[in-house]
Formats: sequence, structure tokens, C-alpha cells
Amino acid sequence: MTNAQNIIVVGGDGFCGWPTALHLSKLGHNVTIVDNLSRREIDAELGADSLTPIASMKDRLSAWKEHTGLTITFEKIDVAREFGRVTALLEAVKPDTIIHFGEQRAAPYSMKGVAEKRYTVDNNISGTHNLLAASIELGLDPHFIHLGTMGVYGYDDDGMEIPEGYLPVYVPGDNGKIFQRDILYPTNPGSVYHMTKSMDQLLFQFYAKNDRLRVTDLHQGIVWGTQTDETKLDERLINRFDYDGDYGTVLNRFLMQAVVGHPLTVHGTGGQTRAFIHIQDTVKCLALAVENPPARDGKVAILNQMTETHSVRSLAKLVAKTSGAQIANVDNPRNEAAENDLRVSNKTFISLGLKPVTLAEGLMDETQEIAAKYANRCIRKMIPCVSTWTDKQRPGTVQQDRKRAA
Ligand code: NAD
Ligand code: USQ
Repeated sequence: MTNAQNIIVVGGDGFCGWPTALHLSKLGHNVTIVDNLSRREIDAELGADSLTPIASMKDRLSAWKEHTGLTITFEKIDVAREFGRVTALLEAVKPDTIIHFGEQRAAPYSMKGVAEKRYTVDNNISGTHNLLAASIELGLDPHFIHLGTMGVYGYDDDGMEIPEGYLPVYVPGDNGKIFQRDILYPTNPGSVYHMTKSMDQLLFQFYAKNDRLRVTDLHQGIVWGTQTDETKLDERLINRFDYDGDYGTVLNRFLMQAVVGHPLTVHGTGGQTRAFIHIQDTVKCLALAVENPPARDGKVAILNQMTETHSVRSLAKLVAKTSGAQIANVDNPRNEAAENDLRVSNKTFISLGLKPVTLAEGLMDETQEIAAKYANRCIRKMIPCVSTWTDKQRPGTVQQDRKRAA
């Protein structure tokens, strides 16, 4: 590989960050992982754990070195709270690229209560801003790649294909002439977590305009699967598999629920349609983004990082059909549209050469094999989603009691 870069992967101990760090290392880049290990602490706080047994960072990195001869460096830094250490690290590494996965990423966790709301906002906004401000303060010129979310667009059936970040608007000026602007697609976040991703967008817009920072914001869909070519090499490299009611995402939860004999927990009618991507495609998209920095034109490059859309109901039916699992339509703890359509443009990644893997390609079996292998680690009481979006949805409220009595 000729164009080896110095790459900092913030959040490199997490579900998306860890396999991305390994993939970029294998491609020949010099990778430094920065993580404060807060996810491992939140697991302990919740009494949950990854279904797969994730090794310590020390053991993960030794296993990688043993198998490949490659070294990945690790720095335990809280990017939201340790600005001095962030600055010192950036000055030492002089990254060509910073990839920022290091945020609190669960919508249900962000809605649990006021402490979790405040933590999510403080952590996500300060972390993003510290990385941007430190880069500019030091006079560095990294390509800044951020993991955003499809959820910033909202799920309101806008009656059009969701474009990549920008919406052309046509407005009458004072002289009656129509002028055109490309504005950020109006954000419509569905949780405090998604709101932080909407706010991140403004930070990028400002630094791209003011300092000509090259920023790529990847609006990613729900990631499913667990293993990649690199994490399969050794059990010590295994990726995390969240299944609990706060951090588990819908398809991985269904695949795992079918294995442990739990009914598939469809929220409401299951008419919610969402965008999905397999973890193997996530790491490929990140490699493509690293190789293709945007022009220094003052505009953030926004790419939709998703490969297919499905309704929750259709996923449940698919998993039930192949596994014989029961489907349970439970009260929806969230405040979201019961039914929506979703069409999304992902033309940039396709034009860069991404060949998406799909649900139909046997990867559901692979994910279920992993779930079956570690099913004995499942803590069943952690499966239900108990974080509610509003007080009215809490069990024991007058509304809930009346509903049950009716
Ligand atoms: P994760 O929770 O598994 O990983 C996030 C990592 O960031 C953790 O290891 C955590 O310890 C670290 N971190 C959090 N705050 C930090 C801080 N202040 N300083 C240093 N490290 C910090 O989450 P993930 O699923 O890997 O998601 C990574 C990113 O991708 C997130 O920003 C998320 O919003 C985005 N994303 C994830 C999905 C998905 O389905 N998992 C989908 C779309 C977007
Ligand atoms: N859902 C169920 N049953 C479950 C769990 C979820 O029906 O057992 C439903 C939810 O109500 C929701 C949908 O499935 O309608 C998706 O929920 P999710 O938890 O799989 O995904 P979400 O909360 O949107 O968040 C996840 C990641 C987040 C990322 C986002 C991408 O946790 O980091 O940003 O996916 S996206 O959804 O495209 O915005």
C-alpha cells in the first residue's frame, strides 16, 4: 500500500470503531485508537454486557500483533473532558485523518432520564467540538470523518428520496426573483441522541466554512451483524454484540432473540421503516471515505451510509420464518411514527465502488451462529426495552393502567 496515512480512530473500542481500526491497519495505515472505555463502564452500570466476550484492549491489540505483525496504538482519553490530552495527542500524531465514532450512541439510553440526557449532550457535543477546535488550534489539516446517522432526517414520509445531506430550496427574494440555496436537510431528530447528531452537523458546517476543514459526515443506518474478516481471526478480536433494551439494535436483537427462544419484540405495529447496513460494509465505507477526502470548498461532504431499507415488521417476519420464533407486538416505548416509508439515496458510496452485502446473503445465519455460540451469556432480564420517551408511557401511569383495564 503506497498511501499509508496516520489515522486516529476515536471510539475505536466500540462496535463500529474496533473492526474499522483493524481493517484500516490491515490496509497499511498507522492507526491510533482513542477511547475512554465509557461503553464498558455503561455496560457495568446497566448490568448488561456484550453477548460476545470482548477482550481487554491490551489483549485485543496483542492478538492483532500476533496474527498480522501490525501494531495499533491505544490512548485512553476522554475527548469530551480532557482537552489538553486531546491536543497533545493530535500534536504528536499529526493525523492525516481523524475518524470520530466516540459518542454515546443509544437512543433509548439517551431518553432514560435527565442524567442520561445531559450526559449524552455534554459528551457528544463537547467531544466533537474539542476534536475540531484542537485540530484548528494546532494548525493541522486532517480530513475529519464523522459517524452521523440517518435519524437526523427523521421518518416523516417526506414523499421523496432522502438526498445526501442537502436540500435545494427556491425562495422568492425581495425583488420577487426566485433564488436557490442548498440547505442542510431540515433535521427532525427522534431522540436526544439523534438531536446531538443534528447539532454536530452545525459544528461541521462552521469549521468547514471558517477554517476550510475537510469534513465528511457519514449518515449511517442501523448496523447489523457482528464479525468482519479481521475480527474473525481470533476470539480475542471478536466484535461486541449488543442485545440489551438500550444498546441492542433491532435486527441483531431479533436474530439473538430467535436463538434464545424469546419472542421477537416488535414495537407497536412494526411499520417503522429504517435503513440498514452490515458491519462488513461499514468498514468498507470507512476505507472508501479515507481514500476520498472531499474538496476544500467550504462545504461538508454528506454521504448516506446505508445499503437497504426494511420495516421492523418485515424483519420480524423474515427471522420468524427461518427460525420458527414467535412475534410479540409490544407497546412502543418510543415516541415515533407507527408507520412510514423510506427511500434513501446512497449514490456516492455506490459510485465509489461499494458492492453492498444484503440480508439475503447468508449473513443472518452467520450472526445467529455467533448468537448461539454465546447464548449462555444472555441475561434475559436485559432484553425488554424499558426506556420510555415520555412520562405517559411509563408502566404504572394512569394511562397505562386504563389501557390494560379496557
Ligand atoms: P459504541 O458505543 O459501540 O462505540 C462508541 C465508542 O466510543 C465506545 O467504545 C465508547 O467507549 C467511546 N466513547 C464514547 N464517548 C467517548 C469519549 N468522550 N471519549 C472517548 N471515547 C468515547 O457505538 P457504535 O455502535 O460503534 O457507534 C459508533 C458511532 O457510529 C456512533 O457515533 C454512532 O452514533 C454511529 N452509528 C452507529 C450505528 C449503529 O447501528 N451501531 C448506526 C449509525 C451510526
Ligand atoms: N425496535 C423494535 N423492537 C426492538 C428494538 C427496536 O421494534 O426490540 C424498533 C424501534 O422502535 C425503532 C427501530 O426498531 O423504530 C430501530 O430501533 P434501533 O434501536 O434498532 O435503532 P435506533 O434507535 O434508530 O438507533 C440505531 C443506533 C444509532 C444509530 C441509528 C441509525 O443505536 O446509533 O444512529 O441506529 S438510524 O436508525 O438510521 O438513525
